[in-house]
Amino acid sequence: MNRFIAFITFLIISMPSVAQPLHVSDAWIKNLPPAIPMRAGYMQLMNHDANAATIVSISSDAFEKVEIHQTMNIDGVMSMHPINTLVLEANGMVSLKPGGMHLMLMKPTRELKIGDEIEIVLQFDNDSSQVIIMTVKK
Ligand SMILES: [Cu+2]
Repeated sequence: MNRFIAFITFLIISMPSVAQPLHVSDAWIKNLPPAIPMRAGYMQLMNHDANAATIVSISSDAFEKVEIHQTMNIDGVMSMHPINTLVLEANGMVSLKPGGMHLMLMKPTRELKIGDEIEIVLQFDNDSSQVIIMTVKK
């Protein structure tokens, strides 16, 4: 019996990582009046894998376009710049937070309200993808 359990444990450990490589927490989108054409989104991303994970694009049915933005302070002037890839090192963590890196979710395809749960697709450089849920909050 112990040998059987050891075998099952071996199977579980040696399985290739499935298409949910990142642990995502506190993923939310700031609610804004419908007339405003973009929303900022925030979350914590953790990569528990022993390999780096590289996000190359992000999309959602609820928005026409999603970008990753970095906020920069150049001589006291704040500006935002799109970044093309987001690399999570092995066992690394990235925080998307107000005043820092964030998702820029552009042109909602429908009216969003507080409490809505929005599906967002993270596309990785190895052709895998991961669906995450972001909640619209005040
Ligand atoms: Cu932005």
